[in-house]
Amino acid sequence: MKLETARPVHLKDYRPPAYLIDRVNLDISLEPTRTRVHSKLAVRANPKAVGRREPLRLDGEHLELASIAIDGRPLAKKDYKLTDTTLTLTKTPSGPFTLDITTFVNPEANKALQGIYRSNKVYCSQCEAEGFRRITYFLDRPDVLATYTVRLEADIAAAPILLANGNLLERGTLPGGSRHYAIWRDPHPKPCYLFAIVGGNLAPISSTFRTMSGRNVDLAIYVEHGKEARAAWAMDSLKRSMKWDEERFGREYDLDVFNIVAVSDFNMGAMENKGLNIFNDRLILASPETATDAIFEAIESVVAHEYFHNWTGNRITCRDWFQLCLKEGLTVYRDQEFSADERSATVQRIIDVRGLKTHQFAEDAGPLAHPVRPESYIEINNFYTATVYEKGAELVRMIATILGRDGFRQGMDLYFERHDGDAATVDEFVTCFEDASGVDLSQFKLWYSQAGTPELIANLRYDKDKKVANLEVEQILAPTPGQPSKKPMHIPIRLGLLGANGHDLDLRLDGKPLEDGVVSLTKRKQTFRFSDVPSRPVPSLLRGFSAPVNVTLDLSDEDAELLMASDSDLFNRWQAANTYAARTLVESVKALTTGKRTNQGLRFARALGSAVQDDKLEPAYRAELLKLPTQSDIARIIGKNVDPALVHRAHRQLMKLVGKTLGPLLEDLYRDMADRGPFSPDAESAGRRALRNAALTLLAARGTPTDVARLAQHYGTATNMTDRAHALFLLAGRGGTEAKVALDDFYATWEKDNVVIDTWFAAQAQSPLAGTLSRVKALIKHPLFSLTAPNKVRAVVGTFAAANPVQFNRPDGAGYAFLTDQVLALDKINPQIAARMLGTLRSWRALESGRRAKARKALQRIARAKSLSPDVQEIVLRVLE
Ligand code: 0A1
Ligand code: ZN
Repeated sequence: MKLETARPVHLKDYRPPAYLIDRVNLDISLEPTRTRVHSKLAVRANPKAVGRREPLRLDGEHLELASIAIDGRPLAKKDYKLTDTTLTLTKTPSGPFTLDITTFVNPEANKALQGIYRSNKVYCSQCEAEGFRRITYFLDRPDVLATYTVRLEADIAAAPILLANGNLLERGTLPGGSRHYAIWRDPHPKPCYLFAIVGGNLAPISSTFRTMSGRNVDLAIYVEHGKEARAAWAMDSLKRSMKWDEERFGREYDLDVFNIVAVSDFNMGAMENKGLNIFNDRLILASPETATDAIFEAIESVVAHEYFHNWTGNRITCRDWFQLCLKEGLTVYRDQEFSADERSATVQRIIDVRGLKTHQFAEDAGPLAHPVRPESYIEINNFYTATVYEKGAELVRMIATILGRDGFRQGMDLYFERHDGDAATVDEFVTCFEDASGVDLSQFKLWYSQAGTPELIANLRYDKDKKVANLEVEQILAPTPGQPSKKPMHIPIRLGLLGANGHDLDLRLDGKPLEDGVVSLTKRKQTFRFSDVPSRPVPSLLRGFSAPVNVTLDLSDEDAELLMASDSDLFNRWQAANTYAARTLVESVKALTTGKRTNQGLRFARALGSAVQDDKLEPAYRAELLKLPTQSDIARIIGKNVDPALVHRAHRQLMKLVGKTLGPLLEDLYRDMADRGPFSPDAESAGRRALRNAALTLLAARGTPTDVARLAQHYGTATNMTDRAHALFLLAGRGGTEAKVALDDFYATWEKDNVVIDTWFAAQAQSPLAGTLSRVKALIKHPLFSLTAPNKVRAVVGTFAAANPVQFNRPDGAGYAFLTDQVLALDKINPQIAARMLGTLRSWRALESGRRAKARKALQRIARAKSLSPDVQEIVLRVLE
């Protein structure tokens, strides 16, 4: 193992900066391999850190320092100290001073995609979390807020478009006529992670938005030439987001322009730079022919997410990176609420909870578990996780559940009023809700510091003489890395009690009406006493998924079926179906292990049939009912000694059984849900397609010649990408001539389209067929594949490792060895992406012993490798620990 491991940063060591930078003037002359950055900083000692006379130590990496001056006087070599990561000024004036620094950077060579880089010849930047230090020497921390004026200069031919944060002040052509410049000024003080520039030959689509106070904002989305029409949905989503934030939270936009730029090479989904959001192009470009409904939905929600950051993240930013959930959890909560309002709230909640369980619950159950507000990190980029984002959003949602809608809004209003312009903390955020409502949230705050998914064990005892139902709930908080024991948490449980006919009974808790149906579990074990209960009720717990916990409640098949058929809370109706399916699958994995047979599947299939038949339910919701838990969900529930091949077999068997049992119903749905008119991406039309495709999936699992023919025909006659991609994935998963025909056709149609072709890569990488690993090895040699393009890596390596449990977890360990090779190669190019890919191995300890040993070997090979990035080093150490 490597000896010089990078040193962790600790929350408890936070100190305010010794210096502040109030104003930044940047003059950036863009050149492919030698971009010059001249920076002029207005610096002063921080009055909040008086008595700490420290030298000024600036962050900087991968920079060539050309000159440095204080108040116009050039510094000699002896006046500063330079290391690979810092520039320290030994003597600084006691009063405010101006610091001039000139550096050179190489955008073309920058494949880590942090700082200034080039994607498809477009100059762009990414500074969160610590990329600004790759542009110039600076106090690269979020609690240093400055106003920025930026002058950009570039060749007109290479970069006719020049953008930066804020409003455009001036532009012009330089003498000689081949270069031009633009000056942008952002009046809002911001941390440097929100800085951005773009220079390139791009095409805009434009629009305007009139804000609630009557100001006009110019909106533009810049994309590759010829793709303008595909940005229309993103523009529409942006305008709806702006309006929604005014109506729901009273938040108005605060600049004259709002620009979005789509680039092909991007480490994440998108970035909320002030007034200049930069997006991964797969989350901007969409047309019916090129994008699935899921992508339309994702575009809507990510455009909203980045826009909402303008208030939650930018106007109020984070004091330090331990507070990351302050902006991310809150902004995810806001984008989820937006999607819920734009679409079906129940379906949205199902989709969000499904994602939470698949990604966050799995993370929380393994070696990478960490609190929503972590206490230490080696590489902050490793903490842009499902826990910080998705669980972070659940914590905000729980505050809303505890305070109610109005109380929550008052707390948010106070937060905006009190902290506008601040670099704030999670504690300050929670205090706003306490102050606005008078509710004590001190125990609730444990959610931010204690990792792991609480387990609730619930039991209902009914006393028919007293007509009392006692609901006993115990919370179990399993140890997580670094946290062997935990304090009981404050868990809001929304619940209902169903009478024998399936109707909700009136709730009287300790004799008093319980109007909102929410009880607070605060002790390790607690009994809730409901009176005047006429007959033995069936409890419907955790309605709307009121807390991110697992619930164990012993329900008979009859009780589960009652909930599935008639729970008034539609989320819980779905949850009952999903739990029933999971239980059935876990049982059949057991049966496959022991060789015993089980009949549970048939009973489940019939119950599912009657739930789905209800055509008063919207199609999108019925589609969710028809989706079985995924193989990784089942693996997570089983928890130890998992054999992914058996899980896969059990899953396939149940799909087939449901397909056979519900055949006629599914055929009807397939016929009735066909598109009626021209394509529309709206929620209702998407819901019909989803239900039709869910039916198709189950029918295909049945696997008769008619079913295969239907599938091939579905591909061949598809008029939109939702249907086409759905069929392509199913066909690629089956193999045979039909698969080859479809894959070849797809390739021929889309080989020139950098975004769409990723579907072709992914469809092959997810196939559970035996030849997939060799196929994947061939794909990474394909001319359209590149290790420097994160979207390609995610489509092939990411899909194979994260969405193909049976082939990735081959018993011979070849899947792990392949991943290891890719991680080591990627680490030299883009450590962030390498670390993400490595994270797919996090659940290795839950595997059966043979695979576990192979996975350990693969991890040890990475741990032994020379000169690993801190990113990969941190993940491999934690995963192996
Ligand atoms: N703040 C962005 C996520 C993001 C984080 C890091 C990035 O660069 C490595 C890019 C984007 C968001 O929440 O959308
Ligand atoms: Zn975000």
